[in-house]
Amino acid sequence: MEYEGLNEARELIESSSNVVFLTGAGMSAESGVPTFRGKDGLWKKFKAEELATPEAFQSDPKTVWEWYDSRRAKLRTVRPNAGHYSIAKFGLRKDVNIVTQNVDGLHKKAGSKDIHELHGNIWTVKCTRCSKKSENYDVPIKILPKCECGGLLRPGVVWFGESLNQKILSRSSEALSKANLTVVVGTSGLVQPAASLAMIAKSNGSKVIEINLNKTPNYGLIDLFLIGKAAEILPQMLSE
Ligand code: BJW
Ligand code: ZN
Repeated sequence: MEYEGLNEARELIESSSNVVFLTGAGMSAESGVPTFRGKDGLWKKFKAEELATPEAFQSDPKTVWEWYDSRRAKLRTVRPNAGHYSIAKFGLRKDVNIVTQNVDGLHKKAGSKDIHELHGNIWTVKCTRCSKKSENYDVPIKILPKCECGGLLRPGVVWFGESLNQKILSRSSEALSKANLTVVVGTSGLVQPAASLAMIAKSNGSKVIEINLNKTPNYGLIDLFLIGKAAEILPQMLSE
């Protein structure tokens, strides 16, 4: 299928040396990872405030861990899609940074470098007592998992009401300040502070392309909107 705006997008891409991809759940949709807010999204079945908050974990860590365990089990079976792979390949010929809200680790699995995971990674755990972070790939995970210090481990992700890792946020801002082109892919643009990054890129002089199935709150600021699936548009847009 020939997407409207594709030629213009390809021209912008080829004339840019430094490109940032800002990705959200729609990036992984074609891998079979559910999004949060779509019609089959995770928040249709589960209440965010009952699962993705520190208060929820404090009051019912078992339920929260069971939810993360089921998502980890699903993620264990999925692969990066053609969109992830095309960004990884593109990174071999341009200066590319990926600022992602996704916790699924699929950009890394596809071979990309310079990935900034704003909301953490579902394959990491953090101790609620000594704050030690580590990787953990157990599926199923032993509920409730404990740190060697005896403290309860929690998923290494960022919940509502929690601050993002400042180092990751400042590396993301630095990458955006250098970008000639920012490509926003598959995010509803509703969750802060990630949602403001496209605006920051724009005010730093970057051109902004957005790929999504629907218009988002970014629509007013972007230079070019491509409507469709990330896994189909990105390979066409980024091929040499
Ligand atoms: C496709 C497609 C295909 C589908 N191809 N496209 C200012 C105002 C109001 C509130 C706040 C504010 N500042 C901060 C807040 C509070 C809050 C917030 O933003 N709330 C809003 C919802 C109102 N933010 C926070 O709490 C953040 N922390 C923070 O700001 O700290 C400072 C602070 C502390 C205390 C008080 C105030 C400030 C932390 C946010 C953490 C978000 N965590 C989650 C869970 C992560 C762990 C996990 O996975 O379990 O992150 S929530 C969830 O949403 C997840 C996602 O990363 C995030 C964003 O979702 P995303 O990626 O956009 O997915 P969807 O589903 O929403 O959209 C998918 C899109 O793809 C859609 O547009 C589709 O059309 C499209 N799509 N298929 C292309 N094939
Ligand atoms: Zn510990």
